[in-house]
Amino acid sequence: MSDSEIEERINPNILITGTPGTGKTTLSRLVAESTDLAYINVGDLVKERGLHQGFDQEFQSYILDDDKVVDELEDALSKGGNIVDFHSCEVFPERWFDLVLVLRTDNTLLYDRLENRGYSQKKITENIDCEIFQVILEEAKESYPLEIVVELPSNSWQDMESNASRIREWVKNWKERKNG
Ligand code: DAT
Repeated sequence: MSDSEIEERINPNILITGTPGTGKTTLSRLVAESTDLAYINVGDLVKERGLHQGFDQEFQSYILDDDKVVDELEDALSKGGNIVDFHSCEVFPERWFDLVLVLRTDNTLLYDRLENRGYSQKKITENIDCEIFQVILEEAKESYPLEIVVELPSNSWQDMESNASRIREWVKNWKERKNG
């Protein structure tokens, strides 16, 4: 895609990423309800449309087919106006996103959320380690320009509300800047 096509986007694309359980789905839905952005849950699409190379029993997760994922989302993302929810971010092309948000949660809170979800001990430990070592944040910083990567705390419902209103404000400003 050429630069001129990117400039034609009249609505922004936002990626909401982070370790499972940090609140991506809840926040994305909240924002989608109060803006005209469309909500895309990549994890659900991977399952429903078979955008994977099978299920990894050891890690209890699908092995992503990167090319299929990108092909599936290309049209919608090229047009703009999407809020994309996924627990990883390196698979997506840099040009797709105007803002990349990485949700962060304290370990003890995250532990309880994952336990409530019925995750195995192994899967809980794996995800807590991912959060401790800031795996997704580092991935985001390596995959996108630093000025569009923003870390947001997601420990309380108050955080959720303030994150949602920050994003709404950002979308409003982006559109005013872009479209006058
Ligand atoms: P994710 O999509 O990142 O896996 P989720 O939105 O499904 O996370 O949230 C997981 C659970 O944690 C869900 O029961 C809601 C709760 N939760 C998420 N963010 C929260 C927050 N900031 N404060 C309190 N609870 C939160």
